[in-house]
Amino acid sequence: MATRKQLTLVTVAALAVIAMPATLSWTISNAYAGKALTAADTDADGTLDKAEVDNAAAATFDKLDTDKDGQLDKAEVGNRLGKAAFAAADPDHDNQLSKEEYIAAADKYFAAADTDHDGTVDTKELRNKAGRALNRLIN
Ligand SMILES: [Ca+2]
Ligand SMILES: [Ca+2]
Ligand SMILES: [Ca+2]
Repeated sequence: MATRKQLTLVTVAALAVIAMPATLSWTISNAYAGKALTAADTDADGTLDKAEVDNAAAATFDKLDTDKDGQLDKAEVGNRLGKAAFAAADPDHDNQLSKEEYIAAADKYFAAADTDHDGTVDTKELRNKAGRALNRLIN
């Protein structure tokens, strides 16, 4: 559901970029990035730090673990991780992600998304490739 909603927002944002003057579309696309931040950005400082990412990843894990066995299988992870990304996140190769593995995967994307190495991911960094991957794991 969340993913479909995000896709709709992306579509709306993309249409806005086509239809709107540059300044206005910039404002709108930033507003949408800000919206993606809101839930995980618990101290509301406009950036995600590692603690916020870990908390949001843990909460997302609990939400996804519909059979409550403490593990996420591929069906539960859904399209949040591609095949290769799932394998990379599953170092013990049991085809299940423990909460620790899931959070570690989010941390890996967090570190990769933080291109200015200031220890936080801002809305701009959340839009780079690793940032988008991170966003899928914490929503
Ligand atoms: Ca924050
Ligand atoms: Ca499960
Ligand atoms: Ca940063």
